[in-house]
Amino acid sequence: MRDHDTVPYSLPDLPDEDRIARARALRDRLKQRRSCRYFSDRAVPRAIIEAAIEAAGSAPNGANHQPWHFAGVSSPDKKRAIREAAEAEERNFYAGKASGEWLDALAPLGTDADKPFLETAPWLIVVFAQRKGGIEEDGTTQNYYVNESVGIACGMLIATLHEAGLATLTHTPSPMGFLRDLCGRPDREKPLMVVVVGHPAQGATVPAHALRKKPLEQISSWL
Ligand code: IYR
Repeated sequence: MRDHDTVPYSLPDLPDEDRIARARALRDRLKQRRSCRYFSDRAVPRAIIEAAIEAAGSAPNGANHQPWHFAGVSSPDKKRAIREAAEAEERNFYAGKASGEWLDALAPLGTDADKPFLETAPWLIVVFAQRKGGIEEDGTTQNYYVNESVGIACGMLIATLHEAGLATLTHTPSPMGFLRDLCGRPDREKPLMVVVVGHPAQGATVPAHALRKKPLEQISSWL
């Protein structure tokens, strides 16, 4: 082994039956998560958002450079500005930029260019990927596996928010360079997605279409 600093690592010694039960229990809770497009304006404590961002910040990532930034947006003015800019992009998308095949694929979800949830939900977490910067965020050190790292972090962010009993929606307006300007982030950061967070609106529904999940046999192989 190369000479580098280490600290001890171990995990609790559970019986395998407990491990199976715990894996299935978390699976069942995660399967309850749905992408929600109807949010109430009920407030959500910032402490939950902070904990979820810290969970995301613990994700495995390239060379421990942690190439991410999470902008927590709750200011009504900022949310309105994000909504207006996102809806302008979405109107182009739905009015012709998107292929017919893409629009057909979206039809069962019932999405359109109106994004009221960007203003109604109490929190938007705008996720940025840092192409450069290293752990010191010096702006020049090369980062590695940036999309993979930030993707995993987003999964952990969403899982934590779900575990806290909150509804989430990943929103990806395209193009989304405007998010960099509105959140005051530098050019070297690339906006990846907006995670909308809050409580579902009274009477909220989700598309039945998305209940159809590929079964284990289809998504796995065993060698
Ligand atoms: N960004 C658009 C379109 C959209 C695209 C996909 I792929 C989705 O799964 C959902 C929406 C929008 O937010 O409406």
